[in-house]
Amino acid sequence: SGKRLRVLVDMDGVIADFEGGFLKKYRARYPNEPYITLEDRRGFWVSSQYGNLRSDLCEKAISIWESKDFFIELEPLPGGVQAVKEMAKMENTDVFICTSPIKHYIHCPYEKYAWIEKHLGYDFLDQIILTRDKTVVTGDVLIDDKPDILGVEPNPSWEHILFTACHNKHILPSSSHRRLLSWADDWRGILEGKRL
Ligand code: BVP
Repeated sequence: SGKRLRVLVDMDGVIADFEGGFLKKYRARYPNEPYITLEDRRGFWVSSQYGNLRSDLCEKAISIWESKDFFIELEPLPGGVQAVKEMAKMENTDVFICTSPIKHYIHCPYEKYAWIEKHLGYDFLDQIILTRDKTVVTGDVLIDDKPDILGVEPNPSWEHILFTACHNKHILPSSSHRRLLSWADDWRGILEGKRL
């Protein structure tokens, strides 16, 4: 068909290594406090799991991603930047980076823009969607590591493709979503399937 395909790609946990960046800076700032290895991560919210480990660790975890330079210094996840660039060059394809900033807004939104410019280039700044509610954004697919993407729209237009991350890899094939195991997995096949 002649219709363009609109692909929404999440940032943290999909193209930027939020979990790895968090753990590295948490251990550096709180070397004498307990921590959760990536192998032992369960549940999307890092702060909840740290709070369950010991109640005061919730705010210590939050202090890490609320700090200046946390988001800009995140490492790209393997293959993510290349995949997004390749996708954006495909015919009849529009790619948007769809990401939720934290509400402590002094550094995060700025650093997300700076990260995209640094890794994807200045022209990609036109493709950024910052929103706390992804259900109101229209698209054909949303590639995101968060298992439950909820908001005011009960029937979002996109198909959520669950991108595998340390915190969601144990979730059983829950009927609801298809998965992308990594950027080495067949994302091209998923896109081609949506064009039919
Ligand atoms: O900006 C990220 C980090 C933040 O939530 C946003 C998730 O965005 P998407 O990946 O859905 O686009 N975040 C916040 C907390 C706790 C806050 Br209290 C957390 O535990 N994990 C997390 O990713």
